[in-house]
Amino acid sequence: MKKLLLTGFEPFLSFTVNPTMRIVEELNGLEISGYRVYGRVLTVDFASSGAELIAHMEDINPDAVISLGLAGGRYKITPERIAINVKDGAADNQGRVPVDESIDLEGQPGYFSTLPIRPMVNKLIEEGYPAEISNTAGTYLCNNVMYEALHFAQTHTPNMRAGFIHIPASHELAIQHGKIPSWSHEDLKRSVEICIGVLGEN
Ligand code: PCA
Repeated sequence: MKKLLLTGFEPFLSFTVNPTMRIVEELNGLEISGYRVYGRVLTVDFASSGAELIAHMEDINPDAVISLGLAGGRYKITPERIAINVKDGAADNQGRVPVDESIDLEGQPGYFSTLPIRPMVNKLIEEGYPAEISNTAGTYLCNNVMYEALHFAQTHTPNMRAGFIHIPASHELAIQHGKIPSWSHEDLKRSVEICIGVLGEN
């Protein structure tokens, strides 16, 4: 059976709950659409999250990698189109604030997702879940992890598909945060399962 590395993140900044964490924990070990899911949670740390992800890729040797991140404030499920070679933005969980840094000094400027992002969006909408392709994953940890996965795939395992999906807050997080739109945990998880299903068919 094919293997899917599905990553989420720990809480960060003002987001005391990260819905991606519970989703990857609950989907870990399941078989979805011909893929065995290997769920792993990454730290929100510019110095280590990329290395953690690559260690999981080397350890599991997956056929595909889907990384999930919270986009607090977004209303839709948003598969990301591109990762850029930039680290910049808010403090990570170690208090580090990179300014205009490269992720990889020798790496190319950007990598397009190799996931079937258009079919994912189409299928989500067909199933009744608001979704659209996002053209920026930002320059924080989510972009960082997406870039690292695609860079590793391109340089080491060209057949490995990889990419990133940002999801909205869960109701649990929205109640604690107070100022962001939210979806139920069940709908968020079902949306991720739908995306994995589309991967299995494309
Ligand atoms: N979202 C952040 C990092 C961790 C997460 O879940 C981001 O969008 O970069």
